[in-house]
Amino acid sequence: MTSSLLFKQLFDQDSGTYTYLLADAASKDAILIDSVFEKYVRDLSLIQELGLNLLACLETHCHADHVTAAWLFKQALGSEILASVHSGIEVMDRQLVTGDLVKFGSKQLRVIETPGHTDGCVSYLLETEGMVFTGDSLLIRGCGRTDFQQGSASKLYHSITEGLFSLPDTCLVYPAHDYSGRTASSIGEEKAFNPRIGGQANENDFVGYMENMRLPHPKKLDIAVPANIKGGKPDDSALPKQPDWAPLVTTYSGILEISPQWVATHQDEVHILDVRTKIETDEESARIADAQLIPINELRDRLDEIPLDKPVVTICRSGKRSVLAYSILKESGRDQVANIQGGLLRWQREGLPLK
Ligand SMILES: N[C@@H](CCC(=O)N[C@@H](CS)C(=O)NCC(=O)O)C(=O)O
Ligand SMILES: [Fe+2]
Repeated sequence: MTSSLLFKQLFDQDSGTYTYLLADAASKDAILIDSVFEKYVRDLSLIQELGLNLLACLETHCHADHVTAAWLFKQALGSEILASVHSGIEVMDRQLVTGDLVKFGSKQLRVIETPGHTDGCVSYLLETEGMVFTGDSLLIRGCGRTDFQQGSASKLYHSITEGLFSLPDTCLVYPAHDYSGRTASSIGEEKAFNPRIGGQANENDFVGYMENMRLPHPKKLDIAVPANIKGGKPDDSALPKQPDWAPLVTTYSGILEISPQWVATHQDEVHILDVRTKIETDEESARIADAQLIPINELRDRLDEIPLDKPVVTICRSGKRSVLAYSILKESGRDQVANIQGGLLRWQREGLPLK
């Protein structure tokens, strides 16, 4: 039986970049296409929450508009960096050419070189699912510019018409960018409606369009290309700084969490805030010694009762209202705050001490 595909289309608003997380649901082996440096923590938390094993970061090309997170993932998870042999990227673990296969679990991507936007552009075809990741070669009702980074409108014309347009019309197109919120297209749609290369366009029509666009250069052009040649390795070779007052985990929902076990063994280093209602804390016997009780509905009005000398860890019955408490405290300007994973239910399940 074939295993299903886990597929996430992630977006970076600042550069209009799509990052794609693909995993084989059975083996949990995953790959990440076109990661973004500033989104490293978000994507790492998703990979960790889903329990995936990241095998590789794939680049569709050496980007000019944003910096990749491939080096960061390699440091954190040991994943490889894969890109075209012609990409100019200097830190690759595998240099790809047309026909190469990138396997993850029972799935595989086939490499199709699609030069034109840059010399080192590739598309990745997931044949069994009918999906192609086209980078900046083919965009939704557009295509990558060809006015810098060895760009060639003529090469791009042949890459698209002979390479991508020979895929089935039903094959879904997932580009590296969209600047209007569109998420996917198909080969058939782009063949018919792409305003630069669809319909009856010939090479002259396409080249004439591309050579007269006069687009402003990407804002990050000067920093992105040199950084991407190094896989996005920062000058100080350091991973982005994370709060380190405890072994915290950043969740994909963007909050910091701490394990109940750690809190139980470091109770004198933190201030525990229990935000259950008075009825719950009166009726239920489960209470952590020294926990301050402020019901969630009173929290905004009683913030000044919470001492400032220690980090605050929030708790409730199941660890949900305490997430809201976490957000309220962060909004009020508190810096060191974390939610206790799983709330009192998990605290009790793990046999941790109660009053
Ligand atoms: N405004 C964007 C630049 C957008 C841009 O130039 N994107 C490139 C991809 S690296 C492109 O090929 N765009 C094609 C187009 O906009 O038609 C930025 O500053 O980052
Ligand atoms: Fe690009």
